Amino acid sequence: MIKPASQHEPLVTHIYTADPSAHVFEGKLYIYPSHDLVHDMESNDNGDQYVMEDYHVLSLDSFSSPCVDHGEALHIRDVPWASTQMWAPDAAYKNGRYYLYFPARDHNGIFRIGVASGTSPAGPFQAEPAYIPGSFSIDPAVLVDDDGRTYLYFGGLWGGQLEKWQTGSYLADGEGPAPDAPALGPQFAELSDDMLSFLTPPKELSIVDEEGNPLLAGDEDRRFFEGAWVHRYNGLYYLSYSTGNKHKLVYAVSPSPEGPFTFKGLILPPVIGWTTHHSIVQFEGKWYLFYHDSSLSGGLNHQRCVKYAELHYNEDGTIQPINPYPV
Ligand code: FUB
Repeated sequence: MIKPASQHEPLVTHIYTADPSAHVFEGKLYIYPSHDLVHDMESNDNGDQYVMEDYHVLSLDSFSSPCVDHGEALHIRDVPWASTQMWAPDAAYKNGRYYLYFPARDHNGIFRIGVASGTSPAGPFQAEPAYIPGSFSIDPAVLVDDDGRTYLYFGGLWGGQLEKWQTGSYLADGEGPAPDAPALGPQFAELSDDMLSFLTPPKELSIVDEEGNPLLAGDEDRRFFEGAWVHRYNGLYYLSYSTGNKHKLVYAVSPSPEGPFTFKGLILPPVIGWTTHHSIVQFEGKWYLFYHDSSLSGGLNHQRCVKYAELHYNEDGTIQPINPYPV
């Protein structure tokens, strides 16, 4: 048990946490973060400093109750196909089971997405012996839609290897599009009813401007980098994501979970640390952004802490940007 955290404060301080995926299960808020390890490796653009090896699940009964760390829910030693770097996870519930989706490098150093499952939202989770066939890159996010269809969104540039899959196969020297070419979007696939495989082959989501033109790869203030999250609000689908090297959380909307998504604007300006990664969830009638920064470690990129803030919509459905450091 850890004391209640206020908005913009670290949710827990006894471990470093990042990439929070928040869901309401069984009337509580469950948070599925990455678990950052303490070490003194230098940061690089490939993200080699993110050498995480397990997941802890956190939960809140309410925002005035202490955050509970349910302990280790899955360790890489129990994932036969994975070799290193358990990055940002997400979780979903279907047909009486809870599913944890997570990326890691396979034994060839290629990022894949795996699934583990269990009977409690707090874990522990038992990993499938192999990664999801046809999966690649990082940052899985699941949407269980109202019609029962389930979508897995995923992908990330640079260390997340998304550029290397443009031909449909892994090319070790694959590079991103030219600055004046359409940017790479996140990938998505519908999941099978048992939640363990792709029902449809992965496809790219299109993100366009208000005129319907694709965002370009050189538009680094708006184009997709990593950390896709999709939620529903007032009948629309909201895709939010990190712009990466411009360190912003932004969003786009669509009437369909398969896009195209029209770019709308900023949710969160840059935070302390290189990465920014989030989720958006409704709990007890209000909306919340879960995010991270590196304030708890004094700015170390790979030692981050999960925080939350209330999120407000305008009457036209746009999101009011959040100041992560209000005075
Ligand atoms: O935590 C490792 C990686 O950093 C995540 O997968 C990215 O989204 C970024 O937050």
